[in-house]
Amino acid sequence: MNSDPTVTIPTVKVPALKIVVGLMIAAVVAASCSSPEEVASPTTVAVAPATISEAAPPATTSAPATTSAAPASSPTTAAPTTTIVDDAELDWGLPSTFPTEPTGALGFSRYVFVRDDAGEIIPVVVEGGRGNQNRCQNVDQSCSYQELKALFASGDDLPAHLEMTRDQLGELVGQLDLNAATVNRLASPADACAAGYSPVSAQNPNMGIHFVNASLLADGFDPANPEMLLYASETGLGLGRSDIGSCGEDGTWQGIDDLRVTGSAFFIDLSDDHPEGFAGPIDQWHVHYNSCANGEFDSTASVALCDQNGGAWFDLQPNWMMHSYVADGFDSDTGVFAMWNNSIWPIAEDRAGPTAPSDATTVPIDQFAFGTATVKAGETIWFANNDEIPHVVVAGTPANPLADFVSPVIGNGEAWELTLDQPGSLNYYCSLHPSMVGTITVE
Ligand SMILES: [Cu+2]
Repeated sequence: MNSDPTVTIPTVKVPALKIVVGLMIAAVVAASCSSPEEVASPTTVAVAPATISEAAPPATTSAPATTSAAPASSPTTAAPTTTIVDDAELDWGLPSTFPTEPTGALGFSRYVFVRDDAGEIIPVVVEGGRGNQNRCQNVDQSCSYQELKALFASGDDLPAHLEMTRDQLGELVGQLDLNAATVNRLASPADACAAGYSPVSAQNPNMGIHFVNASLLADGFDPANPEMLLYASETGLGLGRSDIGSCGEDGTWQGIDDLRVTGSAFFIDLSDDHPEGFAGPIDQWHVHYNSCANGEFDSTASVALCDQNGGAWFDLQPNWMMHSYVADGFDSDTGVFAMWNNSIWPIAEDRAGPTAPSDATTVPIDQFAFGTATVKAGETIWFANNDEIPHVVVAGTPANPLADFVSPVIGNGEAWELTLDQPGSLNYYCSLHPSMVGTITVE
């Protein structure tokens, strides 16, 4: 089959891909993620103050060529927008009024809105059907595949947060067993190619590379035949789509050889309510808006970057999607259906939290958002990661990274300290999750 999925499945919108990883800096920080140090070495840099306005659009913004109708660019405005385009389908699931600032976080909230390169606030994800939302992703809720399986086998009473009956749990575990049998059988990318799956994404951190089987996209929900498989390389954080490889004409894998299967993902028809998928309420599906598929680097927020890198832009991926982390060795203690899996690279160990120096200002990182901080020149800034998923703090913006500072991978309970010596306002972001942006003001 042709190795380019945008050619092989022209009549079907290809699966959406998660947020950007695509900076070479990620390869550098990935190398530091195995550092045994409890606290990363402090970094002190003299930073020339940058005064980039968060809302300022880059000068190069222009109307890009796209493969599907993209929202027309319009000048930055603070006024709420009620619709993106005049198309009822594109309003699917969106709130009637948009926020005026970026809001929400992938995997943590029903809606995620980001600021695009043109300065507009655009939706990128709606997660969950209307009504009840049950993410079941707290570590103490025991929602990994292996934990659910063990709970069912134990015969113990079910915790209330599962919101399911014993029969439903039995059905769910049976579905996951079928899913896992397929996933674990297709352990390598060679297996994937032979079974009709081809790569369509860069490697997303704590997730993997999406391989899609175009022949399964219209077949409804079948746990034994997921539409997508996920593979990841231990060294793959900085791997763009073209670095990974592809399935050859003869169905063999021609690419990097250390990919391991980490799970699968599903792609099913949209429905107003919770879709008919896995038994019980914890299968938390999502719908992508404004996403770039099959680009060199995946993006949720830049039509221009998508086009430059050969990707296909979609206003709306009109399907429910969801991961299932069922592969051997990658059990997800933040939930079998979670957006992120902290057992997939970059790995960060859980550790006792270090103590901030008494004179430091702490910038907490919670649910994929940075706290704000105003500090004095020379004062220690203490980035404390409270998420189960690691983050990396980098100076600048995703579109314009600066060399002033780059943290190592900061895992759950870890912290990283930084000192800025010159007054000013400095933007920074997370290179693993570029929708995470922050500003430090140094007085
Ligand atoms: Cu992050």
